[in-house]
Amino acid sequence: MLNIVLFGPPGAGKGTQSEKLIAKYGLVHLSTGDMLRAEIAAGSALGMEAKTLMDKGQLVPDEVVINIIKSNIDTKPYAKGFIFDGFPRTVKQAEALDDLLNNIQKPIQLMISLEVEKAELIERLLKRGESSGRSDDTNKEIIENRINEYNNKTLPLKDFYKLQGKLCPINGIGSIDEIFNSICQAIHAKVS
Ligand code: B4P
Repeated sequence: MLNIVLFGPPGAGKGTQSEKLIAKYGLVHLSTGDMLRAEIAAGSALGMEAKTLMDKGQLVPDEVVINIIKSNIDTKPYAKGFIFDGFPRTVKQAEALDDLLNNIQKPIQLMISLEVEKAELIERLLKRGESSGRSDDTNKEIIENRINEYNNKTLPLKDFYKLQGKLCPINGIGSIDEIFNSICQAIHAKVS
């Protein structure tokens, strides 16, 4: 079992690197951003509540994402491992995830933290917004809100995982393949 938290600010490359990690290690991808966008597309009450917050660049309530993650873990007892992409984003979410995984004796082994500076993040997200249709990617002010939410609420998680000896910082600037190779080296160093 290989359980990884893929961490980083909005636009750091979490979704991009997740795809490559899934292909290489056969892990189950759990992206709370994707799950929330699926709820929005389905027009559910949960999705409508999430959309109001996401469109402003704010985090959705902890209880909402914790419940989504819990139901996904519960329905995949035979998974070879999970990539948590964009989750946890607050200390409360990280504590809830530890509880869920400790209950099944499959704790997080490492937290890959993609390090990318703010100007590069804004450029990447505005570029993606030109084609993705994501309403949170088209406006610089909203992108800055997302980065502020990250700095205020999510960044403290680096210390949370560092204290557990699980933090692996990775330079998130460079080609997608170069970054992927660095991630794979960090995984092998940690789990072999
Ligand atoms: P997410 O869907 O998680 O979105 P993200 O952080 O913006 O995307 P990501 O980091 O995966 O993007 P990627 O780098 O792949 O969250 C959206 C919203 O949902 C949040 O703002 C929040 O409201 C809500 N939400 C989600 N999870 C939550 C939670 N747990 N708690 C509360 N709220 C939650 O891609 C960015 C772009 O960069 C792409 O175009 C990509 O092609 C490009 N790129 C990637 N790597 C590159 C590289 N090496 N060089 C150049 N470009 C690169």
